[in-house]
Amino acid sequence: MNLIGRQGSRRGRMARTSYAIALGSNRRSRHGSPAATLRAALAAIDGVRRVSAIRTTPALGPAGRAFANAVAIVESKLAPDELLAELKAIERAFGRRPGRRWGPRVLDLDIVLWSGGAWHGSGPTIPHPAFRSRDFVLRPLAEVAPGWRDPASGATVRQLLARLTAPRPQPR
Ligand code: A4P
Ligand code: MG
Repeated sequence: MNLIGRQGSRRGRMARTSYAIALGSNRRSRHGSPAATLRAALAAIDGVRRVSAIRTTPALGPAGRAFANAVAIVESKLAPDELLAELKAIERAFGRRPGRRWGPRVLDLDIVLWSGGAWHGSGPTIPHPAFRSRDFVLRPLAEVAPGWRDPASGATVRQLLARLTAPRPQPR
């Protein structure tokens, strides 16, 4: 995970870098249940090296039905904007249609972290802006990459999860 990506290089010509990808589903697809859909999506993504357990989590926000969530570590020569285009193509192939933001979805593939550090501008924002506050991302991420440091805060994934789940003092 120490490979530094070079921006602006031609497609697939970057040094190999690592990505943490968060997967979510709360609708059945032609592959079956949300969990079966995630298993099929993991088989469709190139370069998967590690996969967390798939968990059922209560929906955050107005998305309704419970989600299946997981995180995968992927190695790729693609730049972040190229990888996002591939992930969006997989979402479409799995039957995802543009709809209400946060609506029920067959498959959501978000790039959470990149070994090249931060990425802004064309394509994704990395680190994913919301990952530090999401139990359904940090818990599986801590299973597969506990020591990975958030380039913005310098905290490891393990530390971010501990902060999120620390008991808060009760008001007296
Ligand atoms: N985009 C920018 N940065 C990224 C990135 N790092 N990774 C852009 C992926 N995409 C990124 O995403 C909207 C736009 O964000 C894209 O055009 C992309 O270019 P989207 O996936 O098309 O739409 P979305 O999924 O509705 O938005 P978003 O922000 O991905 O939704 P969230 O924040 O993922 O929330 N509850 C549980 N328990 N589990 C869940 O997985 N997921 C959501 C969706 C709500 N509640 C949930 C869960
Ligand atoms: Mg998304």
